[in-house]
Order: sequence, then C-alpha cells, then structure tokens
Amino acid sequence: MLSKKIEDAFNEQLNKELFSAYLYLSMSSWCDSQNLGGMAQWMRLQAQEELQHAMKFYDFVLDRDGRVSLSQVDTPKRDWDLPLTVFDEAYDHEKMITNSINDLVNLSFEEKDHAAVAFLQWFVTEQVEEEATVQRIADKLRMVEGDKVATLMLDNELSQRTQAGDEAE
Ligand code: OFO
Repeated sequence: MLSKKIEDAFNEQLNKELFSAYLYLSMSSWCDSQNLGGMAQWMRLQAQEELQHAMKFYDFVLDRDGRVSLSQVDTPKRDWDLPLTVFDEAYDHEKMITNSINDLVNLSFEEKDHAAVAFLQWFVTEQVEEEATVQRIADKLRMVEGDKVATLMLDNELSQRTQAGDEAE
C-alpha cells in the first residue's frame, strides 16, 4: 500500500512523463515542418519512450493498490528558431526530470517505502542516459551551426534510430 504522499508524488510524475511525451511530439512536428525528417523521427520515438515511462509509474501505482489520478497535461511550446534550440531545451527538460526523480527518491526514503526506492533506481539510471544522449546531439548541432550540409548529415544520422525502447538512442 502506498502512503498518500507517495501516491500523490507518483501521480504527479506520471503527469510529467506524459508532458515529456507531448513536448517531444511537438518538437518532432516542428522538426518535420523544417524538413528535418531524421530529427522528427528521433523526437517521435522519444515521445513514445516517454509514454513507456509514464506507464511504468501508472502500473507501479496500481500494483501497490494505489489510485491512479490523471490530471491535465500542459500545452507544450510549438515553435523554435533552430534545431539547436530544440535539443538544448530537451536537455534542460531532462535535467528538470532528473531533479524530479531525485526528489521522489528522497521522499521514498523519508516514507521508508523500500519498494518505491527500488522501483526508482531504474529511472535514476535512465536519466543519466537521457541527459547524455540529448546533450551529445545538442553539442553536435553546436559544432555544425550554420552549416546546412553538416546539419543534413546529422539529420540523416538521427534517422537511424528505430526504437522507442529503453536501449535505443
Ligand atoms: Fe522520462 O525521461 Fe525523459 O523526460
């Protein structure tokens, strides 16, 4: 059984993961509008991965005999000036999510909820990967800034992503 505090915090995180999916889908549609199909594909798969994260929280709350409580998902931004801005903002977003996961771990320790602590370890590790991956792409975009051919080559590289799964880049 979940404490009320843990139940509320996990439901809040479920909402944040759904917002992440919304944000990345919006970023995908913007990339598509700029004819950057590889980046659009990468972001679309990232959105799907965020839905998988949301469902992990959903299932955990149900498995612990808690109540899932869905709340309104914020409207994501829809326009950016450059692909670099998109990935820089994705990186900032992931840092915010990492802080949020760390807060959940702290709360789970306070509540002495060992199952929650164990569950969250997957997310602690996942966030290292989430930040590193998106930061690497942003750094490459910074290197090629203004070079259209190099940007298209990077776009092509990102089109190689085929999975939304946890092991996909
Ligand atoms: Fe769910 O990791 Fe990104 O936001």
